[in-house]
Amino acid sequence: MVNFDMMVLAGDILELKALEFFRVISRIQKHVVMIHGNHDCHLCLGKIAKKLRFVHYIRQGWVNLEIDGEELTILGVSGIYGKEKVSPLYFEDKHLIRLVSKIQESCTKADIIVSHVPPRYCADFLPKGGRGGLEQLLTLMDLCEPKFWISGHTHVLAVEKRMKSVTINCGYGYIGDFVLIDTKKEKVVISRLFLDVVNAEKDREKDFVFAIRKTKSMRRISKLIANSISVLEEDWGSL
Ligand SMILES: [Mn+2]
Repeated sequence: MVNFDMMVLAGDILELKALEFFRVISRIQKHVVMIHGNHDCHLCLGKIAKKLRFVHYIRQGWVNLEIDGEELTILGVSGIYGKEKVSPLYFEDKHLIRLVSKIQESCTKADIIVSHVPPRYCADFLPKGGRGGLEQLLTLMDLCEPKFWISGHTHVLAVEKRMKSVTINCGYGYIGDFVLIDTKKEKVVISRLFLDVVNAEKDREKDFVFAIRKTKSMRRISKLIANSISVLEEDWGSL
Protein backbone atom coordinates (compact mmCIF):
# COMPACT_ATOMS: atom_id res chain seq x y z
CA MET A 1 0.00 0.00 0.00
CA VAL A 2 2.91 2.33 0.68
CA ASN A 3 6.05 3.01 -1.29
CA PHE A 4 9.11 3.00 0.98
CA ASP A 5 12.90 2.77 0.75
CA MET A 6 13.71 1.05 4.03
CA MET A 7 11.83 -0.89 6.66
CA VAL A 8 12.94 -0.87 10.30
CA LEU A 9 11.69 -3.62 12.62
CA ALA A 10 12.05 -2.88 16.33
CA GLY A 11 12.00 -6.45 17.67
CA ASP A 12 9.37 -9.05 18.67
CA ILE A 13 9.14 -9.89 15.00
CA LEU A 14 8.86 -13.60 14.40
CA GLU A 15 8.70 -15.31 17.79
CA LEU A 16 9.46 -18.87 16.66
CA LYS A 17 7.91 -18.65 13.19
CA ALA A 18 11.09 -18.23 11.20
CA LEU A 19 9.98 -19.68 7.87
CA GLU A 20 6.76 -17.68 7.70
CA PHE A 21 8.74 -14.52 8.38
CA PHE A 22 11.33 -15.44 5.78
CA ARG A 23 8.64 -15.92 3.14
CA VAL A 24 7.25 -12.44 3.79
CA ILE A 25 10.56 -10.64 4.07
CA SER A 26 12.14 -12.22 1.00
CA ARG A 27 9.48 -10.60 -1.20
CA ILE A 28 10.20 -7.07 -0.01
CA GLN A 29 13.44 -6.43 -1.96
CA LYS A 30 14.07 -3.19 -0.03
CA HIS A 31 16.50 -2.58 2.80
CA VAL A 32 15.24 -4.08 6.05
CA VAL A 33 16.99 -3.24 9.32
CA MET A 34 15.98 -5.37 12.27
CA ILE A 35 16.88 -6.05 15.89
CA HIS A 36 15.59 -8.77 18.18
CA GLY A 37 13.14 -8.22 21.02
CA ASN A 38 12.37 -10.51 23.94
CA HIS A 39 10.11 -12.73 21.81
CA ASP A 40 12.33 -13.71 18.90
CA CYS A 41 14.49 -16.54 17.69
CA HIS A 42 17.55 -14.29 17.45
CA LEU A 43 19.64 -16.95 15.68
CA CYS A 44 16.97 -17.13 12.98
CA LEU A 45 17.14 -13.37 12.40
CA GLY A 46 20.91 -13.68 11.99
CA LYS A 47 20.53 -16.51 9.48
CA ILE A 48 17.87 -14.68 7.48
CA ALA A 49 20.08 -11.57 7.30
CA LYS A 50 22.99 -13.68 6.02
CA LYS A 51 20.79 -15.16 3.33
CA LEU A 52 19.16 -11.95 2.06
CA ARG A 53 21.61 -9.19 1.16
CA PHE A 54 19.06 -6.40 1.66
CA VAL A 55 18.26 -7.54 5.22
CA HIS A 56 20.45 -6.26 8.08
CA TYR A 57 20.29 -7.65 11.60
CA ILE A 58 21.92 -5.68 14.42
CA ARG A 59 22.50 -7.10 17.89
CA GLN A 60 24.35 -4.16 19.46
CA GLY A 61 26.09 -2.00 16.91
CA TRP A 62 25.36 -0.11 13.70
CA VAL A 63 25.12 -0.30 9.92
CA ASN A 64 25.76 2.36 7.25
CA LEU A 65 23.38 2.28 4.32
CA GLU A 66 22.77 4.39 1.26
CA ILE A 67 19.04 4.94 0.99
CA ASP A 68 17.71 6.96 -1.96
CA GLY A 69 20.98 8.88 -2.28
CA GLU A 70 21.15 9.56 1.47
CA GLU A 71 23.89 8.08 3.69
CA LEU A 72 22.31 6.80 6.88
CA THR A 73 23.86 5.35 10.02
CA ILE A 74 21.44 3.15 11.90
CA LEU A 75 22.39 2.03 15.38
CA GLY A 76 20.60 -0.90 16.99
CA VAL A 77 20.17 -2.29 20.50
CA SER A 78 18.52 -5.71 20.57
CA GLY A 79 16.76 -7.28 23.54
CA ILE A 80 15.51 -5.92 26.85
CA TYR A 81 17.35 -4.93 30.00
CA GLY A 82 17.88 -7.51 32.73
CA LYS A 83 20.63 -7.77 35.29
CA GLU A 84 22.33 -11.16 35.48
CA LYS A 85 19.85 -12.74 33.09
CA VAL A 86 21.94 -15.13 31.08
CA SER A 87 19.93 -15.07 27.89
CA PRO A 88 20.60 -13.58 24.47
CA LEU A 89 17.25 -11.81 24.75
CA TYR A 90 18.57 -9.60 27.57
CA PHE A 91 21.35 -7.05 27.77
CA GLU A 92 23.09 -5.66 30.85
CA ASP A 93 24.98 -2.46 31.69
CA LYS A 94 28.23 -4.09 30.53
CA HIS A 95 26.83 -4.52 27.01
CA LEU A 96 25.81 -0.86 26.87
CA ILE A 97 29.21 0.22 28.20
CA ARG A 98 30.89 -1.84 25.46
CA LEU A 99 28.68 -0.21 22.83
CA VAL A 100 29.32 3.28 24.20
CA SER A 101 33.11 2.80 24.03
CA LYS A 102 32.85 1.51 20.45
CA ILE A 103 30.85 4.62 19.55
CA GLN A 104 33.34 6.91 21.31
CA GLU A 105 36.34 5.29 19.60
CA SER A 106 34.86 5.82 16.17
CA CYS A 107 33.08 9.15 16.93
CA THR A 108 29.91 7.68 15.47
CA LYS A 109 26.78 9.78 15.19
CA ALA A 110 23.57 8.00 14.27
CA ASP A 111 20.74 9.18 12.04
CA ILE A 112 18.43 6.56 13.45
CA ILE A 113 18.61 4.50 16.63
CA VAL A 114 16.41 1.44 16.93
CA SER A 115 16.03 -0.35 20.27
CA HIS A 116 13.38 -2.82 21.38
CA VAL A 117 12.88 -1.15 24.75
CA PRO A 118 12.40 2.64 24.51
CA PRO A 119 14.58 5.13 26.38
CA ARG A 120 13.01 6.71 29.51
CA TYR A 121 10.39 9.38 28.74
CA CYS A 122 10.68 8.75 25.01
CA ALA A 123 7.36 7.42 23.66
CA ASP A 124 7.54 4.81 26.44
CA PHE A 125 3.90 4.85 27.62
CA LEU A 126 2.58 1.65 29.19
CA PRO A 127 -0.90 0.33 28.31
CA LYS A 128 -2.13 0.71 31.91
CA GLY A 129 -0.50 4.12 32.47
CA GLY A 130 2.97 5.25 33.50
CA ARG A 131 6.24 4.92 31.66
CA GLY A 132 8.36 1.88 30.94
CA GLY A 133 11.48 3.23 29.25
CA LEU A 134 15.08 2.57 30.23
CA GLU A 135 17.14 5.44 31.62
CA GLN A 136 20.52 3.99 30.60
CA LEU A 137 19.62 4.30 26.91
CA LEU A 138 19.58 8.10 27.20
CA THR A 139 23.40 7.96 27.16
CA LEU A 140 23.15 6.86 23.53
CA MET A 141 20.87 9.79 22.79
CA ASP A 142 23.45 12.26 24.21
CA LEU A 143 26.28 10.59 22.37
CA CYS A 144 24.77 9.92 18.94
CA GLU A 145 22.19 12.71 18.62
CA PRO A 146 19.90 10.68 16.36
CA LYS A 147 17.22 12.40 14.31
CA PHE A 148 14.89 9.51 14.99
CA TRP A 149 14.67 6.89 17.73
CA ILE A 150 12.44 3.94 16.94
CA SER A 151 11.37 1.47 19.65
CA GLY A 152 8.61 -0.98 20.56
CA HIS A 153 8.05 -3.39 23.48
CA THR A 154 5.61 -1.24 25.50
CA HIS A 155 2.78 -1.74 22.96
CA VAL A 156 1.60 1.89 22.84
CA LEU A 157 1.86 3.73 19.53
CA ALA A 158 3.37 7.17 20.26
CA VAL A 159 5.63 9.98 19.05
CA GLU A 160 7.46 12.45 21.32
CA LYS A 161 10.20 15.00 20.75
CA ARG A 162 13.13 14.67 23.18
CA MET A 163 16.21 16.88 22.88
CA LYS A 164 17.20 16.74 19.19
CA SER A 165 15.37 13.49 18.51
CA VAL A 166 11.91 12.52 17.39
CA THR A 167 11.21 9.39 19.42
CA ILE A 168 8.73 6.90 18.07
CA ASN A 169 7.10 3.81 19.51
CA CYS A 170 5.70 1.67 16.74
CA GLY A 171 3.21 -0.02 19.04
CA TYR A 172 1.62 -3.38 18.36
CA GLY A 173 2.69 -4.30 14.85
CA TYR A 174 0.71 -7.46 14.45
CA ILE A 175 -2.61 -5.76 15.15
CA GLY A 176 -1.75 -3.25 12.44
CA ASP A 177 0.14 -0.39 14.12
CA PHE A 178 2.82 1.16 11.94
CA VAL A 179 4.76 4.38 11.50
CA LEU A 180 5.91 6.12 8.33
CA ILE A 181 8.97 8.35 8.55
CA ASP A 182 10.13 10.82 5.93
CA THR A 183 13.79 11.29 6.92
CA LYS A 184 14.33 14.19 4.51
CA LYS A 185 11.30 16.26 5.52
CA GLU A 186 11.55 14.95 9.11
CA LYS A 187 7.89 14.09 9.01
CA VAL A 188 6.32 11.21 10.97
CA VAL A 189 2.92 9.62 10.44
CA ILE A 190 1.55 7.09 12.91
CA SER A 191 -1.28 4.85 11.83
CA ARG A 192 -3.18 1.64 12.36
CA LEU A 193 -4.46 -0.81 9.79
CA PHE A 194 -7.47 -2.74 10.98
CA LEU A 195 -6.53 -6.35 10.54
CA ASP A 196 -8.68 -9.37 11.09
CA VAL A 197 -6.93 -10.77 14.16
CA VAL A 198 -8.94 -13.30 16.12
CA ASN A 199 -7.66 -13.53 19.67
CA ALA A 200 -4.26 -14.43 18.34
CA GLU A 201 -2.34 -12.75 21.13
CA LYS A 202 -2.94 -15.20 23.94
CA ASP A 203 -2.17 -18.23 21.82
CA ARG A 204 1.01 -16.74 20.44
CA GLU A 205 2.21 -15.81 23.92
CA LYS A 206 1.35 -19.29 25.17
CA ASP A 207 3.20 -21.00 22.29
CA PHE A 208 6.31 -18.99 22.90
CA VAL A 209 6.40 -19.47 26.68
CA PHE A 210 5.56 -23.14 26.33
CA ALA A 211 8.35 -23.74 23.86
CA ILE A 212 10.88 -22.09 26.14
CA ARG A 213 9.68 -24.00 29.21
CA LYS A 214 9.81 -27.27 27.33
CA THR A 215 13.41 -26.84 26.27
CA LYS A 216 14.25 -24.87 29.45
CA SER A 217 16.47 -22.57 27.45
CA MET A 218 15.91 -19.84 24.88
CA ARG A 219 19.37 -20.51 23.48
CA ARG A 220 18.49 -24.15 22.94
CA ILE A 221 15.17 -23.54 21.24
CA SER A 222 16.72 -20.87 19.02
CA LYS A 223 19.39 -23.34 17.96
CA LEU A 224 16.80 -26.02 17.23
CA ILE A 225 14.77 -23.70 15.02
CA ALA A 226 17.81 -22.15 13.34
CA ASN A 227 19.06 -25.66 12.51
CA SER A 228 15.75 -26.57 10.96
CA ILE A 229 16.19 -23.47 8.77
CA SER A 230 19.45 -24.73 7.29
CA VAL A 231 17.82 -28.07 6.47
CA LEU A 232 15.12 -26.18 4.61
CA GLU A 233 17.43 -23.75 2.88
CA GLU A 234 16.96 -25.40 -0.50
CA ASP A 235 13.23 -24.84 -0.27
CA TRP A 236 13.88 -21.21 0.45
CA GLY A 237 15.78 -20.82 -2.79
CA SER A 238 12.73 -21.75 -4.82
CA LEU A 239 10.41 -19.28 -3.06
MN1 LIG B 1 8.89 -7.06 23.86
